[in-house]
Amino acid sequence: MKAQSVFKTILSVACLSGLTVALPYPPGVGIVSLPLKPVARARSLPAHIAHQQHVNHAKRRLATLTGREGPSDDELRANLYKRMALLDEPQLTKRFNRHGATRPKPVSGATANSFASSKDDEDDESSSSSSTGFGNITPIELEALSRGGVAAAEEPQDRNSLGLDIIANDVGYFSTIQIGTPPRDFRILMDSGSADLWVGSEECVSTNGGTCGNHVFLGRESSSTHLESGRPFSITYGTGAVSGTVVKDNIRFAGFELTNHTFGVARNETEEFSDNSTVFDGLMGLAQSRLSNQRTLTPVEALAQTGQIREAIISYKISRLADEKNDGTITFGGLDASKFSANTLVTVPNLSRIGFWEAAMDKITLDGQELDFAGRTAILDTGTTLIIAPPADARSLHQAIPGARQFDQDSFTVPCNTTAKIGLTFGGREFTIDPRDLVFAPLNSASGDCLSGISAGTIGGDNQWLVGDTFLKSAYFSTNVNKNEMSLAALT
Ligand SMILES: *[C@@H]1O[C@H](CO)[C@@H](O)[C@H](O)[C@H]1NC(C)=O
Ligand SMILES: *[C@@H]1O[C@H](CO)[C@@H](O)[C@H](O)[C@H]1NC(C)=O
Ligand SMILES: *[C@@H]1O[C@H](CO)[C@@H](O)[C@H](O)[C@H]1NC(C)=O
Ligand SMILES: *[C@@H]1O[C@H](CO)[C@@H](O)[C@H](O)[C@H]1NC(C)=O
Ligand SMILES: CC(=O)N[C@H]1CO[C@H](CO)[C@@H](O)[C@@H]1O
Repeated sequence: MKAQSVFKTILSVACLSGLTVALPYPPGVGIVSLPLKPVARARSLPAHIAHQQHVNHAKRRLATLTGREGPSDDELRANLYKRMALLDEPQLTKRFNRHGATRPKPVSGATANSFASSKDDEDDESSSSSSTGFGNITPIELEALSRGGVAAAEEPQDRNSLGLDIIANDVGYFSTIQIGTPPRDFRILMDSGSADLWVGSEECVSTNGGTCGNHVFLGRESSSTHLESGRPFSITYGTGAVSGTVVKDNIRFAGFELTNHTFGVARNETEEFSDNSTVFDGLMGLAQSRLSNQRTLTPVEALAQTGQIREAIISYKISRLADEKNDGTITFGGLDASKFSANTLVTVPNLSRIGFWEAAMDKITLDGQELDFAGRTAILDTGTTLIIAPPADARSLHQAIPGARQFDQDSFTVPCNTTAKIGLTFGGREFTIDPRDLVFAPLNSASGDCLSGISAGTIGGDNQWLVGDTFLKSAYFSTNVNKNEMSLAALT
């Protein structure tokens, strides 16, 4: 069992695909939910390196979605090396381990997971709420940061929902769905920022020359309903890529079934996906299908088209590892009323011209004071860990945060114990980023500095922000393809 996931992997997954082809926009109809589960990272990748990887893939994503050229591989690698050389605490992760950060408690109803299989988890007695010396960062988060792994979500109450398991310290979220005949379980990263579903083929090979690892694969040998079309597809994400062919097979999730659904099997995967440490078997893109490289409906659109749900709605409760609730959920065909306060729900039109979920940001505040940012938009993306703001915006925002500093061209530090509350207003309602989420990873225990969850990205439009899980953990988020709009509400 692949209990652990790697930051690197997750990062790459979260990344972005080369979108491109504007397709006819399919009418959809319907409702469903699935549990979302968090996963934790496995390798002892130093926090700042992981952070740079998040920044890199987010930049690529931003470039793709704004239709500009992203940074080259060399530039991205240079950023990573620079970050490694700069870091003042290369032994950070080791130190965390020595201090015996706790592992998350197994969650009832959880099946596969991860922390249980960590090799050296001798001492897990310490309390998860005890201080780590890194302000807002809890021992559980440190553990997840240094080792990765999966925190399994509890079973959702709503029958149209799936749990979202958490990867590492909130770096990504996946659900388990069934594919083929007989149906088998696949772990699938849920991504509102791309529009293709794929899993590895039985013939999958890695671009590193090896196999595609210990994942679950799909093909004629394992599924009697498998149909190959021979039509190729390829998708380049921020730090990884897959290519393969378009197939049809049956998929089941959250009580729904799609017979002969069209999606992809990957015959070639880069290491970010093929590696054994990558905890998921494939990815489900849930942006609008006009972004689809496979030129086909997303599962939620297909559910609507087959009349199983009335409208192609998908709703996310993104959970936070530090809360230890593991109540992440993805709901198909509607919203899960138990997850948000109905009187706080606001609905805004989608502003993207290419199929992402992009909303106008009316206002940005710090501790209640409005900052001078007018006319900004946010692409809301569950598959991006951080927030990436245009450089000038990222700079002036951090200048306003007490104790924050520029770390390098793209990154900023904030005090690990910051109480700064950043509010983003959509549809006339303000949603506040939890200060714990403004703190992404520890950097320097002596100075008490942590890496900020908001970074600079130089490749987007001047007013365009890419807003990932750093924000989405603090709001209920729902998208509707048929109405071309999205909703946000305060969490209960
Ligand atoms: C990956 O997992 C597969 C299947 O369990 C195993 O055969 C292989 O040795 C593993 N690869 C590495 C590098 O551990
Ligand atoms: C997989 O990669 C190989 C070598 O790079 C290439 O020749 C082949 O066409 C690729 N297959 C697919 C389905 O993209
Ligand atoms: C699925 O495809 C197979 C093979 O083309 C066909 O026999 C079957 O009727 C299809 N099922 C549905 C529900 O369309
Ligand atoms: C944060 O920590 C610093 C140094 O440890 C301390 O001086 C400061 O008062 C703390 N701030 C808050 C808001 O707790
Ligand atoms: C209001 C608005 O601009 N809506 C856009 C949302 O996205 C679609 C593409 O998926 C555009 O065609 C719409 O114009």
